[in-house]
Order: sequence, then C-alpha cells, then structure tokens
Amino acid sequence: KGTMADGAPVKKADLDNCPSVSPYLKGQNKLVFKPDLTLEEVRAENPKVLRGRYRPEECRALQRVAILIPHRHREKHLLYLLEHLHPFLQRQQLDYGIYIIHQAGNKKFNRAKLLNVGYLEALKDENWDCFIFHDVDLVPENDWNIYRCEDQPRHLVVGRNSTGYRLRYSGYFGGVTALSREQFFKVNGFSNNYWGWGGEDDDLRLRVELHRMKIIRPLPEVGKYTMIFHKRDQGNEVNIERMKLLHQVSRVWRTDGLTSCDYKLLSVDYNPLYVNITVDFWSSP
Ligand code: UD2
Ligand code: MN
Repeated sequence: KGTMADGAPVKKADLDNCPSVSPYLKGQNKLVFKPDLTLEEVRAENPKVLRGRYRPEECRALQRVAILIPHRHREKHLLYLLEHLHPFLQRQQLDYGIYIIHQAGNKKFNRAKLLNVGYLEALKDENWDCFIFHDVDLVPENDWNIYRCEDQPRHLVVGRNSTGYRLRYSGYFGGVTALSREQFFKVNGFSNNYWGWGGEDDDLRLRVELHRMKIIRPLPEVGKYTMIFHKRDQGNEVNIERMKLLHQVSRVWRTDGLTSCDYKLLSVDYNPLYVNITVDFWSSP
C-alpha cells in the first residue's frame, strides 16, 4: 500500500476517488473540553496536518474545502475548535485547509468582512471548491455533518446546546455555512458594512435568495453543535444599523461585497495547524 508493484510511489492521479460515505465516521460524539489543553498537544495529535492542510492518503477527495474562521481575542475557543475539527475533517476524508482571519486592533469587529478576506486570500493558495464559514466557538458534535458543498448553499447549524438544538428562526443562516466558490462569487460574498454584532448572516441569506438559490440543511440530529459559553465581546457591540442595512440588500449587493473589499494585509503565517491571516480595516463608524 502506498507504492505501485514496481515500488514507485503512488501519484495523486493514480488514487481512486474517495467513497461518497467515509468508512471512518463515528456519528454523535461526546465532546470534552480539557481546561489545560495546549497547542502542542493538539499538534502532536495531528501529525499529518501541515501548514493547516491535510489530504487523505488512501483516496482522492471529492472536493477541496477551505474552512474560514473569523477571529479576535478567542484563543481558548480556537484551541478547542482546532482540537475537534482536525480529526473530524480527517474522518470525513476531506482535502481541506484551515484559515484563521484575525482582525488586528480594537476597532469594531467585522465578521463578514473578515470572511470575504478569507475567501480572497485562500484562493491565492489553492482553487478551493468549497468554503465553510465557521464561528470559532461552535464545535460540531456529529461527524455525519459533512463539510462539503452541494448544488445549493448549506446551513450546517440546525441547532446547538444553548437553544435546545432547535433552529433559532426560519431563515436563520448564522454560525456555520457552506457555499461553493461559485455560489459565494455569484452573490458577491458578504456585505462589508456590518460593524459589530448581528445582521450579516441575514444579509447573506437575502443575497442567496435574490439569486434564486435555496438554503439546505442536514437533519436535526446531524446538524448539532456545542457553542462554548461566552459573553458579548468588547468591540462587538450590537449593530443598531442592521435593520436599515438589511432593507438595502437588493440595491447594493452588486457594489458591496467581494468586489469592494479593501483591507490592509498585515501578515500571512503558515502555522502547523492553520494559516493565520492578520488584517486591519481602515474605517468603521
Ligand atoms: C451569532 C451567529 C454568528 C454571527 C453573530 C452575529 C450563531 C451560532 N452564530 O453568534 O454566526 O452571525 O451571531 O454577528 O448563531 N468573534 C471573535 N472575536 C470577537 C467577536 C467575534 O473572534 O471579539 C468571531 C468568533 O468567530 C465568533 C463570531 O465572530 O464565534 C460571532 O460572534 P459571537 O460568537 O460573539 O456572536 P453569537 O454567538 O451571537
Ligand atoms: Mn458565539
């Protein structure tokens, strides 16, 4: 295994496609968050991950998937997410890369704009087929929740521990979503104008609906997450403009999004378990 009959190493092109259902799935998993966990331990548990990237050795993955995580001052959450997500994605036999998009400074947080940056920057590494837009504090409980894109945009968080595992409201599109490269491009990505908490996820839903796409979800017993407890962050206060912005989507989506996402790229660091992209934004109200 791993070599041809003549001893030559197996080239990627020689591998068969991975099966549509991975043989390594375990289903619902009891999550444990060790208080004293360190990055070194997580690294030791994931020796096959290099620069945030992993490919199955035994087969050719069906999609290349970039996981984009907006981040600031949530180091512990990031550690727990990395600890759980790497083995979870490997059990799914995915060809994946994890990107953390870190907002420098103390200005108002802009989750949506960070995710636009992640999409634009990750495409400089690889022509990813699929993008997973992922909150840092949401840990998937069931590995049947496959991190893959389909012919319609997907919302992967049907429910979480703190809301009794029920969908918060019909149309809810927050937390973790999966859009193909083309789907996200078509809607011009997220709006760049949501500073602080709220609204940006509903804005993306409206963009998707304007393009006559339909949001699909896994079964409730599969789309289950644990949200690690937190309070509202400083610098991410409720955005009181959000209702006004939501009324403008059909008018502004063409000019507000990937096509107008300006940012100061401060650094791109290839760490063993993730790529860290640090950016600063010029203005926030
Ligand atoms: C909900 C949504 C989230 C987003 C948000 C409104 C769920 C499960 N999630 O999350 O997707 O729509 O409402 O904006 O419904 N972050 C940082 N540092 C900060 C602030 C935010 O890293 O200082 C990141 C982090 O990845 C976090 C995410 O932004 O998970 C969303 O912020 P939140 O967790 O404070 O908001 P929450 O839980 O209400
Ligand atoms: Mn949260």
